[in-house]
Amino acid sequence: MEMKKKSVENIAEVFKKSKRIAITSHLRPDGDSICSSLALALMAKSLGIEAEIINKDNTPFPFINMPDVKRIKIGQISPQGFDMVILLECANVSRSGQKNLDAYFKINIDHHHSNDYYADINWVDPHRSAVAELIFILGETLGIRFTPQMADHLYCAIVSDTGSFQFSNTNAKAFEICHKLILLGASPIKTSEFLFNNNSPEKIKLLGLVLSTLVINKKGNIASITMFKKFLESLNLKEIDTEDITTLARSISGIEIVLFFKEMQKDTFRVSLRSKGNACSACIAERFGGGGHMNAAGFTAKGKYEILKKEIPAKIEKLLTKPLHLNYSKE
Ligand SMILES: [Mn+2]
Repeated sequence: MEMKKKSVENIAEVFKKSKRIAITSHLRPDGDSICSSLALALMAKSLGIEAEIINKDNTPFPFINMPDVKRIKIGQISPQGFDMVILLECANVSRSGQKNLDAYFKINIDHHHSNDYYADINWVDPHRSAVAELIFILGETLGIRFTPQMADHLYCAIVSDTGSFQFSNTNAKAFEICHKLILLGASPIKTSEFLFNNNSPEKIKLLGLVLSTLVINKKGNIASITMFKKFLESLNLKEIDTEDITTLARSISGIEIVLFFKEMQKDTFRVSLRSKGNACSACIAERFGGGGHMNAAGFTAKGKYEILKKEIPAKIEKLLTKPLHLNYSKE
């Protein structure tokens, strides 16, 4: 605890001395990293520090529709010009996709177990639900006067990363910080509308098509759903986030694991696994040449769909009866 407190104080000290900082986060950024970056940039600005957010990958839906998303630049941080670079939720530099950071003073802020402690100052606290909690604590340490906009961003990040306070990372500290953020002007209803009631009609139609493929094994613990390319084509959709479709299938009582078959090309499927409790997605995905985390993993399967959709769940049903090693971090 002593160490962690020191990290945030060290960060606050260097932060205050900076004139121009760069903020970046991981490849395929998510709600936590995007909203935390925006809040941190606003916090810097309130102290008269110029802050640029530069990510390698594009901002995903729905965050791309946030009014101040134009603050986020896509590309590489130039090798000179900043007093320091803050990396959010990056286990190492390569996770950021940034190539020019070697000479920079780096600050590493993360809330995941696996982190390489690669920066000049590292602040990693896996007991926090979202990196947004750490950004809020940094703000308190810096004596920031939080605006409703900053509070909204941090609240949105926590709701996003806890799946609306439903995932295993939801804890009392997360609620404590959300309580403070709401007092500072964050709007829970605005965030819920933005995160969860913001779907296009095509997305909901796609959900219907994919859920109509639902098959459950006799035992009732494995659900399979499939997204064929023709579904996307018929709705004129390209890339779309389908995590919530999996969540619906996983909500069926008794289901331990969901297999989401996505047709990539003829006879090639990307199979995403999402599991509950002790069913280890990564252990199973590894048997099929893939990998991932305890409750989220994936692999690629080649062959005729009619055969795959029978063989794969049957193999997994057998695997689930064996005790699989559980040394995977829950993320
Ligand atoms: Mn996060």
